[in-house]
Amino acid sequence: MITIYHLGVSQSDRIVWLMEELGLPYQLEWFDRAESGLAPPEYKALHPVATAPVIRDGDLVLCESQAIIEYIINRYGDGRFGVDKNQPNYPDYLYWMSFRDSLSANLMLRMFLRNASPDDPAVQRADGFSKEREERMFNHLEQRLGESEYLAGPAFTAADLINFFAFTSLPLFGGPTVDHLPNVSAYVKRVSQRPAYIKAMAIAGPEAKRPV
Ligand SMILES: N[C@@H](CCC(=O)N[C@@H](CS)C(=O)NCC(=O)O)C(=O)O
Repeated sequence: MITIYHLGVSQSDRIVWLMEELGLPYQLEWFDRAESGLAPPEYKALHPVATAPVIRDGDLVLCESQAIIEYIINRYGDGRFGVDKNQPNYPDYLYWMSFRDSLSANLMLRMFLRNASPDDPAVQRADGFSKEREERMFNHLEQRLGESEYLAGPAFTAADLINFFAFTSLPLFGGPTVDHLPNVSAYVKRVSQRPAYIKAMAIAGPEAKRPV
């Protein structure tokens, strides 16, 4: 059975969500963040980099959301929530899976810049750079979700699952909200109503508590 090493209030909640969507069994081990906000020493001992999520499947310890998602979908999920390479929207799937990297890296930068000195020219430059990129990315999302129900096409896929944290949880850390974007807001509302999402967030979402 797959073990999900969950770090409190982190992107590892998406793997719980994936397992709930697929109806697969898993066990959860919960770790709280250290004072620094980073993973605690026990989590870092799991893997050389150990950013959450980390999973274990037998002798395999795997890190990085995209690798974990593709591994679980293809090895245990019959490819569900992926898009087959022969489908017309396969490139869309690849694109939106990768889009998450740029989106979350940029949002992370913006969150940290918020606490930096606005008088520092290096901060001003980085702020302008990341703000412009954020606008481009959110406008692109707004346009995409105006023409397509889900990111990779008409059906919910792992591309939605991997990007969703940026819309729901990063705002809790001071990241931007999507309230000004009607298509993105409607999409967030729609996806948030999925039973597997509701269940996963109750278990491991930002407001969930470590099981006693
Ligand atoms: N590229 C990684 C990024 C994961 C990541 O940055 N996770 C954060 C939590 S949201 C983390 O582990 N922070 C604690 C640390 O870096 O020690 C992925 O997609 O899985």
